[in-house]
Amino acid sequence: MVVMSRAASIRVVATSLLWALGAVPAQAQPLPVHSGTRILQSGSLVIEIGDPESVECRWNKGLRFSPVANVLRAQLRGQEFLYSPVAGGALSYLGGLPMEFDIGQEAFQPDPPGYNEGKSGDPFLKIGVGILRRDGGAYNFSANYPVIELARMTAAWQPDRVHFVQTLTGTANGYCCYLEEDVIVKNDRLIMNYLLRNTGSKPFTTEQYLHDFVCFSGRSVGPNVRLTFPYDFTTNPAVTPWQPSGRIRSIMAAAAAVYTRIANSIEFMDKASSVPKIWIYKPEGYAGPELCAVEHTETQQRIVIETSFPTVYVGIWTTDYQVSPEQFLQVALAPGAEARFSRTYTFRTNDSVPQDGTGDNTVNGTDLSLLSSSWLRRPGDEGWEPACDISSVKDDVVDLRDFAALACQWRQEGGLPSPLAHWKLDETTGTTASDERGQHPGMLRNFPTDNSQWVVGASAGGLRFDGIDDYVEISHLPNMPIEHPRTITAWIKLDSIPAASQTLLVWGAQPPAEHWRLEVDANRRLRFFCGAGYAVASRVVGDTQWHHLAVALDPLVANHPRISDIRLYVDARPQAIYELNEQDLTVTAMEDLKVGAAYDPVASQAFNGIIDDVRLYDTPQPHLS
Ligand SMILES: [Ca+2]
Ligand SMILES: [Ca+2]
Ligand SMILES: [Ca+2]
Repeated sequence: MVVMSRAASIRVVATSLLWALGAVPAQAQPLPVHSGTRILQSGSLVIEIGDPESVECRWNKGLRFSPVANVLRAQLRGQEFLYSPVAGGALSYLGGLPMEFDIGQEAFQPDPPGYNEGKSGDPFLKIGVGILRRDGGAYNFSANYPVIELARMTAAWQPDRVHFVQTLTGTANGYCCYLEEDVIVKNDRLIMNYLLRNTGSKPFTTEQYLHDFVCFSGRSVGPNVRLTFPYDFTTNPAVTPWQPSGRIRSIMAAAAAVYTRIANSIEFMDKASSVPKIWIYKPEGYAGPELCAVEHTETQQRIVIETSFPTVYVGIWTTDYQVSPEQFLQVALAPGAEARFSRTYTFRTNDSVPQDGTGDNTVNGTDLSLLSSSWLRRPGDEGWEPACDISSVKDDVVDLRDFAALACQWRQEGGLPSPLAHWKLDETTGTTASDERGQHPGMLRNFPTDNSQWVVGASAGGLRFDGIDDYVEISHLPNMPIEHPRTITAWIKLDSIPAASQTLLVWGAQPPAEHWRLEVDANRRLRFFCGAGYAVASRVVGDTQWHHLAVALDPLVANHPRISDIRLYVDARPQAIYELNEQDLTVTAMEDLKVGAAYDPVASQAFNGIIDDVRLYDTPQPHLS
């Protein structure tokens, strides 16, 4: 009995076939490029960037977005992460990761330096573009202002990086600047390092953002797209939302039909057409990482966007073809002063292993030998291999930190990870549930002595729990650090429609904040508990049919796992969250797993039904079979 999505089964079969044939999964194909672009590549990541020195680079003529570091496409293991149509003009459509300074759209946003000091016909500084001539109205970012001087650009290209320099000869009534940017690719990361200098005689405050046109494998923005921040954000009711199309009159009415907010996440519920922009603010005094994640739970692609500098706010604008979290950075510079900051994009697909530098989708000796041949190399050195510079330190050298990062994921495979432990429950007799991997047998407690508990399961045999005191005890599991990604999966079939919640398993020690509890709750839904926090999946599983369940921990911030980092799957389908109470995950020791047992029978009763094929993985990708 297998209830598995057709797509999942095809993927498993296709990958198994490749393995059987001794082939490796396909490398990312070269991008079909736009005109006037170049390619940066590292490992399985391919980035396409506009070349400002090409006459075909359409962005040269744009007066809003900068031609500096104009990333058009990002592809990891052949999967696309950005919206980027091939045809069109610089101001008539948008795509990729264009950069703009000083949108000046809201009362709280700066206009371009010099604009408001001047009168019609005077110059102003559009950073990243050049010196333009203002008209008699208020600044409008989409207006085509006459050019006084377009900034001069140079670009120095290497296979894994490009260095842009942008300079001006004149000034706009004393306002002037110098801009540098390095774009670097490393394995699964795209890094943008900026230097902005005030070369004029007047101070200015400027605001930079990237219009991140995120789109996963061409899928529309709708259900299964989730946008997550590492903090519980607020929106500012004093701010009038921008209405880009003029078609939507009420942000509340329009937004409610399209997305819902859960703690620190926005979940898109319906296909988005053109949602008004919303502004997201951090809690007062927030000092944690400056990042956000966009993911598609169906394609299992994820992009994490991090800034080195605190954001002042994040604007979110969505259409049915893209979702753009725009992280705004404000820089105030006195004459002669300069600021350095960076943005990092980390890409992930469901079968990517970041430490796999060779692109064969497994971390093994070939990665180690690539790393050793690149040992202590730096960019520009012979043998420099950016795909080996994998540690989180942006140090541009292959050294012990990278070796340690590789060792941590040794033998890790993308796509079809092996479970750490696998209880098939096919025994038919006895009081031991053997672990297919051999390390962690389970002991049957309080079961009948006549072997009547060994019944037909979802896959061969299964184990019948009486709902009174039966449980399987597994001790001495490897105690992964709490932030380590992990997944547990099982098949279940309840004996009857439950009137109260029933515990599927508890993992960890008995105090409530010291274990995970997975249950079928009183509303017959799959519920994950840890302490006071919980997450509930949408689909009902509390019937008397077989269901495949998976719960995965996939932390957004490595050392700070939270309830919102829990992913729930039912019958091989990622689940929209039905209910969530955000908390930090504080469990420190997870060496004991009890299947079917209730630690607190008042809160959740013992399991009454059949459980089969329990698996434990140390990756966040569930094996959905
Ligand atoms: Ca490899
Ligand atoms: Ca390094
Ligand atoms: Ca079985």
